[in-house]
Amino acid sequence: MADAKANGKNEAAKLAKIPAAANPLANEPSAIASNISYHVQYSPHFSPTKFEPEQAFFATAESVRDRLIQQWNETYHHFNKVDPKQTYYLSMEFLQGRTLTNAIGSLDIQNAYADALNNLGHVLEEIAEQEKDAALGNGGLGRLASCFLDSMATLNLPAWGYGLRYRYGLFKQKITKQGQEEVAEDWLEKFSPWEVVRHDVVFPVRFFGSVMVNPNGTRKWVGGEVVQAVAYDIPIPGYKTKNTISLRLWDAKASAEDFNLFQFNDGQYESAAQLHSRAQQICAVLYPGDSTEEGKLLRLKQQFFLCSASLQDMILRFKERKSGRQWSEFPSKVAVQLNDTHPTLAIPELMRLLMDEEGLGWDEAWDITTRTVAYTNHTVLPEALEKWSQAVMWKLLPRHMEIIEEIDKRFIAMVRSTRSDLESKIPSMCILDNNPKKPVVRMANLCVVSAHTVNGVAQLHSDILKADLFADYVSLWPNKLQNKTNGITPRRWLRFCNPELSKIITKWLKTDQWVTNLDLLVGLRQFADNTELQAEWESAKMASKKHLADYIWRVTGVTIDPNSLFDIQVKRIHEYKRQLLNILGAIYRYKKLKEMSPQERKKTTPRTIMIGGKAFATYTNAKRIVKLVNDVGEVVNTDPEVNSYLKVVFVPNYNVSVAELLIPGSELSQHISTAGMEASGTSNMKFSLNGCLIIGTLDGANVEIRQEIGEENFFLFGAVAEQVPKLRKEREDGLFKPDPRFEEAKQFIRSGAFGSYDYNPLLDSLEGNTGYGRGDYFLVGYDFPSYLEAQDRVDQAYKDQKKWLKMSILSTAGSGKFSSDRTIAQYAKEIWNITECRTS
Ligand code: F58
Repeated sequence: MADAKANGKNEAAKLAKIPAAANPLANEPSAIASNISYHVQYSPHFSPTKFEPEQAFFATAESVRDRLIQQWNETYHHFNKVDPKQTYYLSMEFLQGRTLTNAIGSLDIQNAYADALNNLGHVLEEIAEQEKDAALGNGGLGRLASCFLDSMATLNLPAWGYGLRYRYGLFKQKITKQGQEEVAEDWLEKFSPWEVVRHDVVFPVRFFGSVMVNPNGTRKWVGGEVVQAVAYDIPIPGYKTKNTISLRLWDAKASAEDFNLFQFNDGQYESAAQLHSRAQQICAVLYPGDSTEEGKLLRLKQQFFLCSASLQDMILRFKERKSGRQWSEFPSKVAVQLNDTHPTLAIPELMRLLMDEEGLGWDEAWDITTRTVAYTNHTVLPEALEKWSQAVMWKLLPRHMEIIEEIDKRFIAMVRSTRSDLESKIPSMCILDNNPKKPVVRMANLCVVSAHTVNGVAQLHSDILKADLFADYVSLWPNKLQNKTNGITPRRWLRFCNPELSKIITKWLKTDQWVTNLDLLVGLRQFADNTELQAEWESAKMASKKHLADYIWRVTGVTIDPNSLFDIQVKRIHEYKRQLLNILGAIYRYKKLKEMSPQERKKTTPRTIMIGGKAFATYTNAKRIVKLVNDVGEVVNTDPEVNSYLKVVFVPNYNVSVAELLIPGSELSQHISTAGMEASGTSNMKFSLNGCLIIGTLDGANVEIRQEIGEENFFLFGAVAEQVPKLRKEREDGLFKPDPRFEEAKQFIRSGAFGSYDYNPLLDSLEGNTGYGRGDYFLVGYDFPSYLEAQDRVDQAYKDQKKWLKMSILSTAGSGKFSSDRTIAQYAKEIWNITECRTS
């Protein structure tokens, strides 16, 4: 502590020697240092005497932001002048993570910033670690949106991201004796240096109220409460290009008129500021609990708030860019992409704005809306397909419900008049489910009926959508359904998070062009057997493993051996993702190790199993899995007989920046969902890109990864998607015979080997053949033997390090397809019909 203080003083002394001078476009380290010093002095956020890493981070970020703003404004003006068709990506989640390293890397000023900070007594990597993650998302869907923004900017596409500025993003996960505990994460506690509030971009958003019918028959939504949506923009730089696009996040506020001064002065403080506090609730948290009626209403409010503000903004831009435009031009200027069903209300809201505010008739408004909107589906799980109570919708959005009813009515009439053969399918295809017990609006149906294009996120997933979930619509509109296999940005997920490996790749490919043309990685194949490359590859991996081991020690106090096989599964905790299969496998391994003699143990492959991820606060079984992994770790890691052969670590608070540490240090990663249930997965792509081998099922994008990197480089196991319904049926009929190894693992938990916590409710989900939450719906028992066998193949392969390194190199070499640049180029061409608009 004393040292840190002394260092702080040292740095302040160094800072004092650097002249403070504004120089937003500085390239040279000394000029950059002066610009940082300028921000310390003239954009102060702290007392003037301090220049510790935290102060240095904010000043550095502001200095980088200067440069971004220059490019950002130029891009904005350029788009304004050229007036191209633009894409608006609407998403309730953006999982941005940290920005500093990414921005400096994209601007290609890494070395100059590193030197500038050295002059100021700091180290760039340490300064970057000061930044809090922007965790405005909870999983793959949110991270995908952020990767897409990076690719849109890098490809110079005229595009915007639209989301919400949640005060508290995804919770911070604390692990206690009780298991997971959720703590609010205040990413805005100090402030975010990256956001710019646009005080001139404010739109009113209404809730509740009623529909007024004008004498001429037109309708208008009136009354209720109105809150203001204020734009906060975050710059998204492309990699080594001037283009810098925007992520526009809406915040909610009430106006001064809504503050009742009379009531306040009368001591009625709460009621005086009622609308202010209601406005604050809208963007308070991501996914507020929805078990109560109030919670449901709040979530629906959030969704509508995003849709209404974003559409008003797009319409204003459309009108402002050129006066006297025809509305029929709208779809040739605007493409709206719905990231899952959460922004579905954009459909009736666009209809309402066009009809009630702009005076268009139904047919014209419908034509424009359907030519503008496209929808991406991210799940086939029935419980994840959104259905909103009609009663709640009528209360909050009465005009939108009228519009939805009309869309539904016209859809049914169209089917009846053109496709009488589909009559029997109408009840499942239509939008409103009028079941008197629980009338709901089926959001996915509304999307499919209204969007010009619907896409799945991996080939298998899109095939399932076509054959199953949306099969009847395919017969009606054979060309509406497309596949767009997900991707990840190679900048964040290789170039910046794994600089050692990146350097090696550049050296062997003799170019760094792979960063924007990932297909070039295939050029590594020819060197896969080269011992020199293998040695370099091995040492980069070892350096990352050591780095990771340090981190694990810091956050958990567990020591792990960098010479053991690093085996990682990180993702949201969900029964279909089968972390339970992983931990049961670990338990079985532990039991067998215990039964071995010391000589036998020496012949095994030492492993460190790391599992990380957050469980949704109300998902009890997921929380029990977190607890089980922690309890198993506690026993295994402190057992001197086996703990040099096996460690089990729960990595707390998994998020984007933790992923950036884990992935480079991984050797094996687990993507083991029940076949047919994981729409795509994207961490599988990140691991594979970083030379990590996969043990996995034939699910989601695993199928395509295996095709690309070669079957022999993938540890495959488990039932395939087509088998799953039959296997479930057989189980129901009492025909399933569990493997004795599976019974042994479960029995070991029940015996109390991992403590006295009652695991029966969790284990019971694997027992029985029928009943809610029973009968092993996710086929853990069925897949267990083939999983163990695949793990044996992993252990064997790891013993031959030369072979393993070759497989690792081939994994990276085969990952070119999974760049989000490829995905976004396909969306641009095949769905949005937009082209490059490069700022020169
Ligand atoms: C994920 N969905 C899919 N949803 O599970 C994954 O397979 C896919 O790779 C990814 O989308 C990107 O396409 C996902 O992350 C959510 O987080 C839901 C948000 C709303 C509440 C329920 C979970």
